[in-house]
Amino acid sequence: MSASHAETMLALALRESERFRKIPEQEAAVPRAPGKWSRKEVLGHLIDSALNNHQRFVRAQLADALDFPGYSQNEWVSSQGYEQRNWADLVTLWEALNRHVAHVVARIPVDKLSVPCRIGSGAPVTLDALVADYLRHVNHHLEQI
Ligand code: NI
Repeated sequence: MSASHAETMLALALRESERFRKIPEQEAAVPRAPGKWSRKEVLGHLIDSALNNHQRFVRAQLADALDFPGYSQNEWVSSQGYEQRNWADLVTLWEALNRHVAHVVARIPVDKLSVPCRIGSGAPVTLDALVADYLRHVNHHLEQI
């Protein structure tokens, strides 16, 4: 299960980063609608997701159960000033993070996939379900870029 998730993640990182690189800098900085995130901010949000999920995926393997805080998505994006970063740098960072997360996911021992993980005040789910959620979340935001 995690091996196929890892393959999907890697293929997606390679394919989408190539597509992102064709988007001009100015276009990436424009809010998608009044008060909405720009492409830079959406990708920043996906970078935050990769960083948080990387922590979850590693920590869950080292514990019998994981209890880990969630993160306030809007505040994470606004406090980091993603709109002031270079688009090409954000794309490179996102691609590199996902190549590594895919590598990490591929190595999760089968017996660790069932470790219960509680994120914030949510109900516990298995590590395997967290990995599936991560992929679903990336796919959900791709259409906004
Ligand atoms: Ni999101």
